[in-house]
Amino acid sequence: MKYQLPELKYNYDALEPHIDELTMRIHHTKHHQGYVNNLNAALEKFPDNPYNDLESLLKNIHKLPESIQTAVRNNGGGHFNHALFFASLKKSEKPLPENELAQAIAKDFGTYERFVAEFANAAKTRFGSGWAWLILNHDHRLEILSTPNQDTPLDRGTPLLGLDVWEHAYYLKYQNRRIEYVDNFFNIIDWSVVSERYNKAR
Ligand code: MN3
Repeated sequence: MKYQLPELKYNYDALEPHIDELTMRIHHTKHHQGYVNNLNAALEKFPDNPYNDLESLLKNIHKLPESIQTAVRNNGGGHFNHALFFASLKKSEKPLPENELAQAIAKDFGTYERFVAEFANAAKTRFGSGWAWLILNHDHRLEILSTPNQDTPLDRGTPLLGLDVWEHAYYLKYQNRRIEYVDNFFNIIDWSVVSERYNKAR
């Protein structure tokens, strides 16, 4: 079975002005597609692959043939992270978490504003390329962390929300201003999707 690029549920210009059309188009059709292609190429060398979903493949990287572990980490991680990221985006007026997830954010961070500050800080201070994450950790608490490169947070818990801070995610519009890109991210979170992931994980 080959992995495929998931379609977006919105048009490339739907997140304007926070993320511009050209960035979305290149990010999805070139970068994300590239991770998918390279993952499939790596797995061609491992026809006996017993892991038929991406998450179990990524949780068992250490059991794969050594010669493909790095390719699967980078490109399988890239596919997983981008699929989660793109599916979490939607432009709406003042998006805010609701219901059980809003309560969990209040319990684990104090307020929504403190959650935003902590998540933004993780994204702004990740050195080089990587991701900021909100996860439900193994202690059933919400936790914010960041990962380098295309590493996923799957070993730490269930990822609920991720933000790509590779320069390819923002450079055309924001150039070196990662801080501005990160601050604008909170305008385009589809909290209903994040809530669904939370309800499924807990
Ligand atoms: Mn990216």
